[in-house]
Amino acid sequence: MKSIQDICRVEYEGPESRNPLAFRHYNPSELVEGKSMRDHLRFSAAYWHTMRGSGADPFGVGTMKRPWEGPVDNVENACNRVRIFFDFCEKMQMPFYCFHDRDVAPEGDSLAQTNKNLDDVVKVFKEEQERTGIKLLWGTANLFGNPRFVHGAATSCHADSFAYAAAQVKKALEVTLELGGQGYTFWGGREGYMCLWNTDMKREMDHLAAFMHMAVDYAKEIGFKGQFYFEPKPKEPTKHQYDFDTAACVNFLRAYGLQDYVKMNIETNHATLAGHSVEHELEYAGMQGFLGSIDANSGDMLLGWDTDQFPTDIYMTTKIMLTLMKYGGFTTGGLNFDAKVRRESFEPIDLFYAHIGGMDAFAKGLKIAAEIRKTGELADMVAKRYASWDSGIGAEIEKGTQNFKTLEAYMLAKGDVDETQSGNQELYENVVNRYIF
Ligand code: XLS
Ligand code: NI
Ligand code: NI
Repeated sequence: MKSIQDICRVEYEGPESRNPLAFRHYNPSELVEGKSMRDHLRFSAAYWHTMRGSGADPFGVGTMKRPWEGPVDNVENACNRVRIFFDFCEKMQMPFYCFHDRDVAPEGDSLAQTNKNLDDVVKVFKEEQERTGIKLLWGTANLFGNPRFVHGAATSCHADSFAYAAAQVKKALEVTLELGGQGYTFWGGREGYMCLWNTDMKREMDHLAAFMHMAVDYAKEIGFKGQFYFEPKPKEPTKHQYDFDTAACVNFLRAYGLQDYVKMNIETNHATLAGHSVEHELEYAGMQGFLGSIDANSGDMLLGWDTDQFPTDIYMTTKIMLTLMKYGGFTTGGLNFDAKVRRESFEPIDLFYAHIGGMDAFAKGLKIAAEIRKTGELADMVAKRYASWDSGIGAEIEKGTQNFKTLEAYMLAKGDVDETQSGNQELYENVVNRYIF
């Protein structure tokens, strides 16, 4: 069995390559619309899945073979794991990574000891960042794993859990700043509820907002200029998560005065759990000015939970790239592979296959999206569909110069609406297919 150290750097070999350890589409320096693929896609590896995913499920223990792991989880081992991770990222030509505080360093007997462990490991992250040029896309805190967060963190019924979470995020922000992180993500691990009988929802949501304001204030105090993100997920672990989908999150941010500080981090599998497609979520965030970053993965339509699979569906990556480019592309965000190999794919080499597949699917999606944008064919068809708004009564409504009385007068004079036209959905689908194959 090959370990990460035994595998060579993955290079671009072009679409004809049959080498399973080469890119066929991801050519980092190739320009698309005048910008390199590297800068369009801003790929990131997730430390938690890549290095800490054990393959355990509710019916069985971990299956992953990770030759670099020792029998005990101590700081020395944690530091060694960081070096292996950077070796992997370098070989994958991965420009960014993301982590949770507790993935990277073990907890100690006290908060002080835990913070010290984290500091020790962060030193190695810093060294490795400097050695390789790989950057931190965003940091986050694990506010869900430890039993002290059994009722949630910022939304817990227990004030001490809130206080501990605050201390933890304070430290995570300091560490993210230390590593030059470009963002910080809030994902509500247990910010929701299971049973409304025992829950004061209003109080919990007020607390969540207070918590985020404290984070924003502390970021200002220490000079952390990275972008905050809110990552929606409708369920799992709790039945009703407060960050259900983008619309719910945007409403929350506006209701509590956080709209100037927090954007969305949208994950495909979370979108589908909410009954949306990822492009719906991206479009909604984009049009509201909240599009920040993407957790790139995919779900399984036949399974009802967050399977966090690697994205390989070319339709999906094309749609994601089209929407992203429509809203100007990433600034601080990126495509973070919040994705894990199946528990049956337990060899280190599977981590390579998985990331290669995801990176190539997005690279190809980017190229197709650029072709669609170049001809403008699809955009023209949509523009024609809305042509009645460009002049006459439509333009006047959009300008705000009409009201119910004037519109009634208009219709009384006209008698009825002009004939409407077909939506031609199948034609649109065929046009898209023409770019895909
Ligand atoms: C879990 C989330 C998590 C966040 C970071 O479902 O996707 O991994 O991205 O806490
Ligand atoms: Ni995620
Ligand atoms: Ni997820």
